[in-house]
Amino acid sequence: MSVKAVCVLKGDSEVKGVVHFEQKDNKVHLTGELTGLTKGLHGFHVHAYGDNTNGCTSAGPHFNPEGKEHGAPTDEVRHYGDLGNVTAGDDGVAKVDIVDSLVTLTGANSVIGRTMVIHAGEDDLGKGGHELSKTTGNAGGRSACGVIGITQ
Ligand SMILES: [Cu+2]
Ligand SMILES: [Zn+2]
Repeated sequence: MSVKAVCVLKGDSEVKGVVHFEQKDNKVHLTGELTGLTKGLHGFHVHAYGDNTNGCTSAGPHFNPEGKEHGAPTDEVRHYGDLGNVTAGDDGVAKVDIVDSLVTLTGANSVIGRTMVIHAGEDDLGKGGHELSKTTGNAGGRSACGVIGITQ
């Protein structure tokens, strides 16, 4: 049996999209599409709170239950919410196809009820040497976001 979730991302910009989550064993597969982006890489994370009362800002920092530094999804030291970047083409469309083993839909560290955010800029994966590299990857503004919810 698999557990499924969905996230509809919207924001003040024209960026929007839908991301589907499906958990099998210890891995979650994220699939979907984001549109209206500038060409290139865009940071893509799960943020801590499912609170959009003040837009994407109220989603808080990256989901980080172990109090680690920001990193790449392939790093040992990373936030649970660190999913790296998605890449938009000339048409402004980024396909999401990510398998991750820290993002989970079950248990105490479930991402259900938290917020998925797509950023205006590239996540430097903690390696950019900027003062924000170790917390946010210096990925810039929050272009669109949505709360992750249970689906059938
Ligand atoms: Cu983010
Ligand atoms: Zn992070």
